[in-house]
Amino acid sequence: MKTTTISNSKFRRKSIVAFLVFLGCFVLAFFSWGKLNSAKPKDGTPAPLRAALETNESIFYGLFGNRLTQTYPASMAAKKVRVNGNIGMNKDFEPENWKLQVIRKPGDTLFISLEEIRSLPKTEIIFDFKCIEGWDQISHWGGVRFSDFIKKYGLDEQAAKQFTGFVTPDGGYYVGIDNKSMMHPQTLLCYELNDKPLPMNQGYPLRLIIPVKYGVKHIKRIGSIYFSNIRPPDYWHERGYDYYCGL
Ligand SMILES: Nc1nc2c(c(=O)[nH]1)N[C@H]1C(S)=C(S)[C@@H](COP(=O)(O)O)O[C@H]1N2
Ligand SMILES: [Mo]
Repeated sequence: MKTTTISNSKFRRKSIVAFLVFLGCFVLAFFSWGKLNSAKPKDGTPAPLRAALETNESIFYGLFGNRLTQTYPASMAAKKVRVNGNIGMNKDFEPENWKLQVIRKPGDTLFISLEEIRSLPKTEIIFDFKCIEGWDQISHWGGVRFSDFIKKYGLDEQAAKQFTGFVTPDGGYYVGIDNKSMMHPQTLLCYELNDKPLPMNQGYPLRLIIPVKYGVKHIKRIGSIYFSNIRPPDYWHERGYDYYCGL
């Protein structure tokens, strides 16, 4: 076997080079970190990081915008479904007085009862629900496809806009979603969990189920819906999260 010997002076030179490279990287990292932290925030996140999120969004939207989420047999669905988050779900809510408000344009609102929504064609989905905090759970939901709902109420012109906005009855939680994801065949206005009416803490009377997105976008207890070409305000986006939240 051939061995190589390095002379002392060569060794010293290599050590000095290595140290300088290390020092350079350290100084660069130190200043970048400072710069990142002092950067003007955009929607709760330093602007350079926000720009990175938006670049990811455009790449993933192009690559995966239309694919179907994997589904599972009903036997795999959780019987005890986790409850996570209750923002915008005040105790003083009166379900008996609830109607879904669909704002077709300012000053022109449709009021739709739960019975009417239940009378539309039902779609069920069993999929792996994923929360951004790191947990996931296979769960079984039922409701009307958003695209069927749009057709039934003649809202094509509204859905041709870029975004749909959702707000809880008390205004406490709100999300905005691109309409390409809203019109996806697995996106539901959901009123059933495991073949039973949605429990109150899971969003009774109506919640969103949108498997192409993380849990944050699956707004519980929908009060009103509106359409817009500018991004509707979004609760967790305002607190620094990604707007798109795609999976
Ligand atoms: N109104 C409302 N909807 C909400 C939330 C909330 O706090 N309030 N949390 C969201 C988050 S972060 C997740 S992961 C899912 C959890 O749905 P679950 O409680 O049915 O598990 O609801 C989403 N919808
Ligand atoms: Mo979540």
